[in-house]
Amino acid sequence: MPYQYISLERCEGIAIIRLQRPEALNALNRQMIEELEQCFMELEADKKAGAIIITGEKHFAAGADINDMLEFSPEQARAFSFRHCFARIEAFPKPVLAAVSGFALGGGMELTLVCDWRIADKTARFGLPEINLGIFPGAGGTLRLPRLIGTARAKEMIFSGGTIKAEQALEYGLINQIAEDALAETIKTAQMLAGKPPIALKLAKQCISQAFDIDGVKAIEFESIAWASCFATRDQREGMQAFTEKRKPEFQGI
Ligand code: DAK
Repeated sequence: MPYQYISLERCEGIAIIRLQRPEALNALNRQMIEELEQCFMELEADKKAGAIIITGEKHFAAGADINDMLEFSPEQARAFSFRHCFARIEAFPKPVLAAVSGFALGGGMELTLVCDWRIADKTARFGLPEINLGIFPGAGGTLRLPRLIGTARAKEMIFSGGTIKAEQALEYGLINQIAEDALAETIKTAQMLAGKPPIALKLAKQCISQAFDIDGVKAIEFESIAWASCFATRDQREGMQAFTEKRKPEFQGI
């Protein structure tokens, strides 16, 4: 389906979503968020896309659209929710990667946090400047950032509203890698992931997500059930058979 503020391109086993509102540095307005959610719904039915990339052109996204929020009442603020869209991306059954150039600020940085993998180039700037607007990160940032980089660093970023460069983001563990060309490197990584057994990948992703939300005993139990269910797949046979035959496995997602 046609989108106004994003584009969707499918290429060689992966899909690339581009945020496209360059006149506002890809600031996320309500329609963009709705389009993003719709796009992930569309991709859920796409058997050919083994991994998804979210990226922007020159910039990733400079946050939620401040003009939209200026006159919000608390009720309107609550209704302007990123929650459903971000939850859908976070629970998406295939790997989701962010390729970051330029600004990834506020809700834009929070969008990278729901991705499984973040690759940036040297132009990337990460930050949560909401505090300077009299608010604070409300699209999962207060939960996901401390989980990723620890409470000390997360408080530093959230309380100060400061911006960090790619090198510091890498040192914090906020991103996986710095590349000369973030999108090219992310495409390579996404294609590598698209070649892995999809059911085992999906289950591993679910286990990792659950691990933080349920108690340890239940998390281990969930892992053991999910792990055992891999043995109901042909890909498990193929992976192990290929090892014993000293050849490359060919996974089919069944
Ligand atoms: N919103 C709206 N417009 C924005 C924008 C934003 N976040 N960021 C940039 N723009 C627009 C600018 O207004 C400007 O538009 P024109 O004046 O040309 O019409 C254009 O993009 C180019 O920006 P600048 O001229 O400012 O460019 P510079 O290179 O000089 O500066 C900058 C770049 C990124 C440093 C600066 O634009 C900036 O500080 N932008 C604001 C960054 C920011 O504060 N981001 C956080 C936004 S608050 C929610 C949960 C979470 C959220 C919302 C709701 N719920 C649970 C409901 C998230 C909140 C946020 O993200």
